[in-house]
Amino acid sequence: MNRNEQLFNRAKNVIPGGVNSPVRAFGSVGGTPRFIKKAQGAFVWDENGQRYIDYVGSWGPAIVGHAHPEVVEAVREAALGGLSFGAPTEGEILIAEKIAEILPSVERVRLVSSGTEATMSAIRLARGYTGRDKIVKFEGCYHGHSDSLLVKAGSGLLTYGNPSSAGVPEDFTRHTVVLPYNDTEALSQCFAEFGNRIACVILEPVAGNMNLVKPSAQFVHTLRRLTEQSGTVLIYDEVMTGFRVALGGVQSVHGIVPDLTTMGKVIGGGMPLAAFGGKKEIMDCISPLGGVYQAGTLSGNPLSVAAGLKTLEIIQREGFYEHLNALTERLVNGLNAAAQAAGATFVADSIGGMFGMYFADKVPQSYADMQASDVECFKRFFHGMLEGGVAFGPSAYEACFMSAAHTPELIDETVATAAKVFAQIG
Ligand code: HOZ
Repeated sequence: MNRNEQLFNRAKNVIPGGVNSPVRAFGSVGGTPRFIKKAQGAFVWDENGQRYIDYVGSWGPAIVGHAHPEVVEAVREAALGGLSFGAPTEGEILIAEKIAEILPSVERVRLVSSGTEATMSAIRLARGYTGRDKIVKFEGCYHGHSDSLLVKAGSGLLTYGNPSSAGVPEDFTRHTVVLPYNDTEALSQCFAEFGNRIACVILEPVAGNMNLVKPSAQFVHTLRRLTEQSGTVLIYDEVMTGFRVALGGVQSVHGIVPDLTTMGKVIGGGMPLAAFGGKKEIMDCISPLGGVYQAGTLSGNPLSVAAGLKTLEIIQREGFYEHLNALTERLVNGLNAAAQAAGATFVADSIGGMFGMYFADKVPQSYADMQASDVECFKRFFHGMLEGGVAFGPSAYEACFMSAAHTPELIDETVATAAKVFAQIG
């Protein structure tokens, strides 16, 4: 038994399923999860000492590469000054100013510790601001694990074939309307029926939790128009896409100004940090200014803020996104060419530093399209790549992530490995 297997068996005796987040258990791809011993730049090493070119990137945060020396130094310095105070710090102002500078839609921002907290709080705020109960989400979009959002969600729930969670009373989701992604007609019908009763619509503006699915321009512009007309708060959930598909997130790509934005992953540079922000008029409804309650002992934690600030500084350097995007495009083009040469039914797509791989003949537009892809083939591909020293997320329903620490040589090595795997799996 190798060390990963030993650790997995030991973990299962004390941690449910041996993991602290379901997808990590390899449940849908089979086999033993790799226990990570260390990570540096574009690589992770498991407990057996095997090195992998990493496209998980901690599920998004590692945009500048793992253990970037400047980020590590910023965290070290912050740690020397104390780990947590439960009182305001200057760092929190600096990062709030930085976020507002990067995202013009954000006039006020509040820091929290996880994406789940950010989306949960944004929904409560939208309800408090509008005085309405109903919320709208889309099939296959995942917005963290708070009760009212665990309906037809993506990510771990989709991976394990049950997109809604046990333990959520029907009463709690009674006000949640779920619509198909990219379906402009269903959206228009929903607003015709419920219009001024909808508190908010929450959207992954590029879905990353049913693999990567892009919205059509018509869909996002119709959504903005309908929400504006009905006084509904439009929440862009950019936890995954923010600072990742472009510096200014998907909203800067589509030219949409959402009312609220939720952020996470990249803004913490690998530390637990997330945020929600937007229009002053709405944000000022939060306690202590308004009646919508939200709080957290570790909110704005000084180490997380230090890691986030340094990461945001690095990604604002000249040429960062040109470099990142070129690497992603090189990989996606290489994978598509290798699959075609092997006659595999496969297509890859990307936006900025985020990409998707589908065992399907065309890029999916919705949850239904994604479910029709060949998950069995993904499993064989995943394990072939892992054996070859390349780590992708252990689920056909997760998007993948590039970092600026990858190089054209590592991309070419990945493509060469994929070419062999495509030939083996047919
Ligand atoms: N399903 C999560 C990403 N979309 C996985 C997070 C984790 O396991 O760390």
